[in-house]
Amino acid sequence: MRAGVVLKRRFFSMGNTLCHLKTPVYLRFAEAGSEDIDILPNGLAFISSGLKYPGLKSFAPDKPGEIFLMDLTEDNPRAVELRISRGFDLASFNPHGISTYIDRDDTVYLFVVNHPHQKSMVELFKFVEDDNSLVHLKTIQHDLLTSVNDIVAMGPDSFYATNDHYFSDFLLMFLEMFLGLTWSNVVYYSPKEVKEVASGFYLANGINISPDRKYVYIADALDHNVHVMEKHANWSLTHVKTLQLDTLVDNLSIDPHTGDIWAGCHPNGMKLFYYDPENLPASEVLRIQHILSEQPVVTRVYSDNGSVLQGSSVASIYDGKLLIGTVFHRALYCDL
Ligand SMILES: [Ca+2]
Ligand SMILES: [Ca+2]
Repeated sequence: MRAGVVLKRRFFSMGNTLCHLKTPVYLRFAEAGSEDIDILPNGLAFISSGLKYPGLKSFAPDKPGEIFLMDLTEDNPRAVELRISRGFDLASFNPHGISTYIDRDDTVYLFVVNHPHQKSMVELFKFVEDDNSLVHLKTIQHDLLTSVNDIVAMGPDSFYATNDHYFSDFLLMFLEMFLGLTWSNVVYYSPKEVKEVASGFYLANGINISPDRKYVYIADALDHNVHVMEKHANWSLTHVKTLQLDTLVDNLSIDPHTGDIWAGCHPNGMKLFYYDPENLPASEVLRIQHILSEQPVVTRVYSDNGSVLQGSSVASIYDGKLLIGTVFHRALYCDL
């Protein structure tokens, strides 16, 4: 019953607006959400928009999902919808977690978790910058990729993925959550080998990797924590430590210069899962510094009770700027 208790623990708590950020700009381009964001070293940000997820609100339930691109080196960056190559089923596109990979020849690959018709698969695209387009290379489906939430690319066609539930059926998924079953896991995928590399999560959500690519970070949203795992040559993961937090942790972004982890969080799970316009889901962004040390430093960089930003799921930084995305609401861009 633990997950139910965990969800209720935060039921009556309300984050106050503690925004110390300069000049916030609310990006209306993605009023269908901006669940995940991945920023390239050159400042190009990919944004996944239009997630339809069982039990979660969508303000645009009939609109197909999209991938937006923002150039954060510009003074007033606009978000541009990336065109997707012909032959890809755009009508059922339902993008969730994303991850980029830059190959040795500088080709940029974009991995996108997709849930067409409530299924789970990973789409692999090649990014063509001159053309603001994505060329669809392949769709990856596997029996172990049952309910994928987020991925982190390890190569041009390999990745780690979190399965946020064991079941993919809507009712069984909710039963699993409310019974507090720890059947959520992490899978390694490559064309040669697919295997479970970590298990026992309540709801494995965001996943990312340290800049030295030695440690994989996994957010367990319902257990309110971030797990640090050591990555081995055969792609297996071993547990190093767990950082306990007091919020439902969604996606994790990494500052490539400092190694800090930026987490988009939901301070109140019940408000997210039972959407009520009179009692909005809040937003919270945490920065975690020195997670491998004895005393990691956790700073609440942004907090809002939902009046400005509802359901923050990701926070990524680039050159002193912060871009916060949400599951189904708008995005926020500001100076730190
Ligand atoms: Ca991601
Ligand atoms: Ca997520």
